[in-house]
Amino acid sequence: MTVRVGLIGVGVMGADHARTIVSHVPGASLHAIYDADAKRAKAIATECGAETVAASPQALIGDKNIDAVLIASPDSTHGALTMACIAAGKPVLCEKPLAPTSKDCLEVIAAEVKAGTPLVQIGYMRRFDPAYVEMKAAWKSGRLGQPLMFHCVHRNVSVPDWFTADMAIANSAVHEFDIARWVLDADLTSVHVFQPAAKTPGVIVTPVFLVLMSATGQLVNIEIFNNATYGYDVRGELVCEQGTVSLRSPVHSETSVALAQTVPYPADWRPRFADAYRLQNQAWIKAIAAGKPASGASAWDGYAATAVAEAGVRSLAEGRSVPINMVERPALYRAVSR
Ligand code: ISE
Repeated sequence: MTVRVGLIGVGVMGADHARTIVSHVPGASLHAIYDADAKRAKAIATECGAETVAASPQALIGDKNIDAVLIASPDSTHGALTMACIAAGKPVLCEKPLAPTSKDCLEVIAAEVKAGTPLVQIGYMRRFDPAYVEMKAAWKSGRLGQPLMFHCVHRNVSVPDWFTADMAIANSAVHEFDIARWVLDADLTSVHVFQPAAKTPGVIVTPVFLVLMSATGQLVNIEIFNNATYGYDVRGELVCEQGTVSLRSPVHSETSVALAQTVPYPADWRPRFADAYRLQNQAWIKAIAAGKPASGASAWDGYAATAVAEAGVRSLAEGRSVPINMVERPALYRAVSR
């Protein structure tokens, strides 16, 4: 069975998904594309050989020739479009975040619980990154003892001037919130956000530094620096009782010249997590073809990450540690920790 995918949104991330689906996901076809910019939709449809350009997201979701939907439109549209997919009974992979507010996330959860079947996967692709997979397997093997601390660094080359510290928490750090929950198999219970005082006048986005506690007593610290300038750099070290495990980035070459050695940094997240996106999208399609629930982040995980982000934004504003309060986890999401 070929899974016919409809893609909503072909900006930077959506275009990358289109190319991944047609080049690296056996068993899937890119059947339809929608984007608010019709010219951009047409260009990606032509490049990737999509059958049609849809007139609206609703037309795409309702198209009987679409088996599954991938949402990569602006964050503010994710919740409503995911609910439209649930209403249509179609599996959906929604890019992170599930929705900008936990209230909107809970509306999606209510719709999926009412539908009674897990249809939603959220695009927290680091769960499929081979380095994070090995990190989790290393501590689950028992060789390292219990995890104690999880050090995380997440640096972008640059972001636009309008990209605020709150967005660094809600748009960037949500990846660490999700991957910390997944690696540790534990929810996060409190967050305290700091910023350095030192900065050049006029620099808009300075680093944010977050300290979180997990429900099983681990400390998680996250540095988000979105104007690091030197390269896209994501690091992680899980410190356990008898050992540590650190991420290694997928580097394929080292250049030696003029008495120097250089190893390239990627310019943004797409090359660093290319394997993660391929593996995520392959697993999503494979589960759909097999009639099984997705193995990636669920709508509950999407809600959890947004709830942590909301507490983090409040902590930064109020200058104190903030508890992360979540509602009771519905049975639909208790079955397995994905
Ligand atoms: C961006 O939205 C992403 O999702 C990337 O994975 C992340 O590395 C980047 O910091 C975010 O802004």
